Amino acid sequence: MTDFDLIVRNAHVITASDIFDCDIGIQGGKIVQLGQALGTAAREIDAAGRTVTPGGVDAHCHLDQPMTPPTKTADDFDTGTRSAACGGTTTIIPFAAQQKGQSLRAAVEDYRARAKGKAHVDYAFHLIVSDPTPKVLQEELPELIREGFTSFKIYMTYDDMKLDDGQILDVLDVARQHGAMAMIHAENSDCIEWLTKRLEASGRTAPRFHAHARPMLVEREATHRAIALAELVDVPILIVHVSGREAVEQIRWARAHGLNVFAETCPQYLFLTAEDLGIDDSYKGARCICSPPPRDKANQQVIWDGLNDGLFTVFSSDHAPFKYDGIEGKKPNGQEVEFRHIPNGIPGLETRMALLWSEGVLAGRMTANRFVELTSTGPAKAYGLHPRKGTVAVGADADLVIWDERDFVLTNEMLHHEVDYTPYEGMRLKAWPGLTLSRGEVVWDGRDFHPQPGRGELLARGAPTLLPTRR
Ligand code: DUC
Ligand code: ZN
Ligand code: ZN
Repeated sequence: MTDFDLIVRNAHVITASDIFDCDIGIQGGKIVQLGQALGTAAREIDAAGRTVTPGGVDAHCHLDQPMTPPTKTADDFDTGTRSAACGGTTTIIPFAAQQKGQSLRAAVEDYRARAKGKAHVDYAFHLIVSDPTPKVLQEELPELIREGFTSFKIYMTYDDMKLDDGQILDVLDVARQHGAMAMIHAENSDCIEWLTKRLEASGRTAPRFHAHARPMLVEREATHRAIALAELVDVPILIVHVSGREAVEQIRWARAHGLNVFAETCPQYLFLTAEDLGIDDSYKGARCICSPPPRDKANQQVIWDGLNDGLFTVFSSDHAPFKYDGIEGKKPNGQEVEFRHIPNGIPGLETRMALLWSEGVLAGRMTANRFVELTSTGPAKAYGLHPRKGTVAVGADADLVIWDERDFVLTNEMLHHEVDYTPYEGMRLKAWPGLTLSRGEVVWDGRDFHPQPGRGELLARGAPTLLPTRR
């Protein structure tokens, strides 16, 4: 008889608040003991000299999300969670998206079926509410929140998803009454359409003009409006994929006025600029089209500052996997099309953790504690998964990353998603996960992925725990 299923020995553990050296005793997929010189185990892993962090929680990614043909996400729950595991992410939260006219319940059941038997790591679903009918507001959404779908996304742009201000107020009111987290995609739809038409009228349709159609002011205006709507209802919100200074200023203003406005940003706003969409009319820039678009170097620094000073709670990938070549991706029906028809989004599930560890922590821009808070603990708290996920503690799931420090050049060939490019091709990185454990099982050993489709569980979630709750 051994004391544990697994001991990770000599771990240099980083959590959001602490740094300590210990052995980690794992039994039944949980961390059951942290201590020095723990007893015996069926299996041991020696982490001597290496850092151990909680597995990543990627709280914003799009996998097998229904799209208008020919567009299709390249990754499903099999390839998406494979890619997550190999990049040190052990929990993902993609979106069960309601189509207009569809019941929200049907959207969840459809998405449950898409995930079934495929995931290699644990997952949960946010909802996307695109049709807030009386039935959705009064029955479906409250029931789904009670069942553990405790967050949903509201779009202020895209014709097939967007809500008007009155609808947003109605949906925020449900979040308030039932204790859910409302995530907001903040861009002014009418401004984007107006600018897009003017660009098209003057023949400016190359990928780089996507950024011209979505300047920071369209994000600033919508961010401010979302904040005002949330203030009116008196409910916390989380603004997703914040790209730069103007939205950041609105969020700082809200915080200074005592409003509970949380924020998420993504690697593309640290490592890409609008120039990656093209400095001429080449179509290659389609690879980096995402919304909001990447800005400039000065705005990258604004995002770094917000990551460090607590403005941001969540660092997600916003993995929206569309192939560059292939009729279902960036070239719909195989054609080089006007920017308005290019699917919005870029891949990043697998690279999120290593980019921030390497360019943030190892480059001296961010503490290791803050890294853990942004990539794991913060998202787990924002979306009701903490303390089961997001930390290294007794009672938590044994979701761990052991880091390997080594210099290398990132290439898409290394990656395990189904997308045919990475926007970060050729970047020099200083580290990569050398081992990923999901509930005590090795899913990535630094060289090989260990597939077990279906072992990933759909997680029921509690209420967000970022704010004190009245009992
Ligand atoms: N919004 C997202 O959240 N992801 C991809 C594209 C978008 O506009
Ligand atoms: Zn969005
Ligand atoms: Zn997204």
